[in-house]
Amino acid sequence: MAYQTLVIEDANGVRTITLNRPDALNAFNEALKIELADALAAAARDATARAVVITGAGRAFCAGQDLKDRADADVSLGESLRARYNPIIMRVREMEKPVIAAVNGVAAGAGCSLALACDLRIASEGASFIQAFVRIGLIPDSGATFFLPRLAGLGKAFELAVTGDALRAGEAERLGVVNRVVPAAELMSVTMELAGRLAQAPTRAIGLTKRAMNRALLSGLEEALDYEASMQELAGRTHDHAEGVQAFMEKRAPHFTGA
Ligand code: LHQ
Repeated sequence: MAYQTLVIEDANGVRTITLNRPDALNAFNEALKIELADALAAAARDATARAVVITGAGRAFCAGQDLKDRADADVSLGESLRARYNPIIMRVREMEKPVIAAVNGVAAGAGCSLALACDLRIASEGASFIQAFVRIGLIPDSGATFFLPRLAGLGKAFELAVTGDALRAGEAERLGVVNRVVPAAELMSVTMELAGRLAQAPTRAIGLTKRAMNRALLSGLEEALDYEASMQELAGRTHDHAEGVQAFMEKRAPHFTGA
């Protein structure tokens, strides 16, 4: 498949997938969702790719759902999650090779969820993680209700989910949400060094380690993703969601009424 929204590079057993819509902060339009799901399946299949890196072009990692993508306007949110986002998250988890998120800037909404679903996170100093969903009257989706409490603890996860406040790279490292924070200029070299090392490691053993840890801590993921989709379907029908998106478009603060 030829990609319009991704750049794929292979070097020393490392497959790098770069989300490439920098003008929209790499937000997920329909093409990016389809292409990322495809690229993850291809990376899983290809035995020469023994470690995978996901990063973003430009100043952001990924700003989540593209709120300006009209192709998505008529699709129900539950449907969109089940058809497009949840398979991406499952592919990251089911791939029996390490997946590293090189978080080069803001990771918001489903972009944050994608980073959280990866096996390892290396962040640049200016990176941040934003559970942006609540800012537009939605619930955390694409696995965020599942991964964030496991990574940050329930109290912090709830706080981040209901405030929508940014979690900065330094605090994310302190909480264990990211593995390492590095200066922006070193992000890709540090990531490639780690990914290259993992690509030379016993891939089967690493894959089986991932499978065992998935089972130890992440069983129930599929049900959780499906439940999120159901809750998002409800949230998506609220007046507050419509107001939140409208306010984002108009670059103003939303006025939520609780309805
Ligand atoms: C964007 C976006 C964006 C389009 C920045 N879309 N253009 C949702 C619904 C459906 C189904 C299932 O699931 C989901 C999951 C979700 O992901 S919901 C959450 C969706 N994402 C957001 O609500 C985040 C929206 N973005 C932001 O809050 C900010 O842009 C962040 C905090 C990410 C970055 O802020 P800044 O660094 O101040 O950048 P900016 O806001 O100025 O953005 C730069 C440009 O990128 C701007 O365009 P413009 O033409 O004015 O230069 C933004 O409109 C555009 N952009 N995010 N998600």
